[in-house]
Amino acid sequence: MAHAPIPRGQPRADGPACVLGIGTAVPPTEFLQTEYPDFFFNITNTSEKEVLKAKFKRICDKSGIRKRHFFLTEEVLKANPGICTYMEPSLNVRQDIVVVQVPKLAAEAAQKAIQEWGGKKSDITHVVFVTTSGVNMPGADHALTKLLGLKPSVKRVMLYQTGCFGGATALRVAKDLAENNKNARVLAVCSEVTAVTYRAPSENHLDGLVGSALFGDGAGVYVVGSDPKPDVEKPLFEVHWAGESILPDSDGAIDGHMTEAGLIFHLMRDVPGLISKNIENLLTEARKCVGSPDWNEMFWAVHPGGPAILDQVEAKLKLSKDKMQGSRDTLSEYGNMSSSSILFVLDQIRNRSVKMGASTLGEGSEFGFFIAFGPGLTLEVLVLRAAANV
Ligand code: WCA
Repeated sequence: MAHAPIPRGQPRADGPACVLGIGTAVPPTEFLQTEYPDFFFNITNTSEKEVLKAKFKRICDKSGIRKRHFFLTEEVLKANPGICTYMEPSLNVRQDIVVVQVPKLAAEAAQKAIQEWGGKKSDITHVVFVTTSGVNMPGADHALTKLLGLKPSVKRVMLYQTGCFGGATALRVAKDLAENNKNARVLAVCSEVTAVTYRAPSENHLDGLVGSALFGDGAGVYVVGSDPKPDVEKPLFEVHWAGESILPDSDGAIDGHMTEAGLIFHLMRDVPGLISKNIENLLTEARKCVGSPDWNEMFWAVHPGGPAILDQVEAKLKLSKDKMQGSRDTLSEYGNMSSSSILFVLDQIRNRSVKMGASTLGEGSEFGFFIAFGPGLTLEVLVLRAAANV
């Protein structure tokens, strides 16, 4: 039996989702990468492992990182010695830290994003929260809602354990919510605090050394909405396309297992090769929606998973040296903050654009990519259009 159509209760927006405000936050304590090997081996009582320490120092030297920020200061680590072991049961203390600190760091970034957007907290309709730092019930989305004083009817999506590609997932889900619900104003949130993965170095887990050399803490928040109110809201970037793909022959290249000793990551040596070999197909499909500009005509926000990934993608696509500057600056100043990193990269790009007086917030380009990758291997890509730099 055919029914008469019922008018949609919640009309859709007219235009594409836009990023209307950006905020970032990191813990106050910074660790210089040049001093980190001594600190790390001392605090984990492993200074006698000289060969391992020399290898760790080589990785730190090649990391492209100047400094990182951690909640786990010397004081916090000394108070929680289980975190400083390689494999002792320590999940409880790790969880106790992240359940509090992940939403707290997110709230700091969200305040800044909301301030830039200029709207009222009561106009936030949705929250999309991504973290790989612990789990809880109710989730970090609930805690953030309370910390910010958002309305209780705010509609929440909580995504735990995505790994590093989650920053792109947050923006993709926010885009779909904003475009499918007229007047929606969505907080897309990523917050990572490394207390779940932190552990002592071991000869049995050399890929763990890479994680210990690269990872840092940070939170990034975007306010996302369609049909910006003229003269009130200032769109920074429009979101035009979103896609995701599992890369061929990449099973087990990055994975993480939650154990009594916290989250144990595994990372194959060939991750940069797998990403650079397979990235072109998805990007070629993605750029069609904006008339397939040349790679070097676009701006590039790429998750700084490690310098080798940036180098190999740059070489494969013959990108000019300045295209990855936002990613390299983020890596240098904060390390790899998992899902939050890519949100920082776009912030760096627009700040750089303003500083250099470029014609758009995409370093002078109209269109650009927002790319993140992580366990799976999963590759997530969005196509953005930068606002004019006025
Ligand atoms: C390696 C590896 C490798 C190089 N395994 N040895 C893991 C554990 C945790 O506790 C927490 C988190 C994680 C990781 C989570 C992630 O998902 S990270 C996201 C993806 N990132 C990457 O895949 C990193 C990409 N790699 C790089 O950017 C660079 O390879 C690196 C900065 C790590 C090294 O720089 P390089 O490639 O220019 O230099 P080398 O000389 O080739 O490598 C330096 C040393 O690191 C070598 O050892 P050695 O004794 O010859 O100096 C490598 O064997 C070693 N190495 N990758 C185990 N996956």
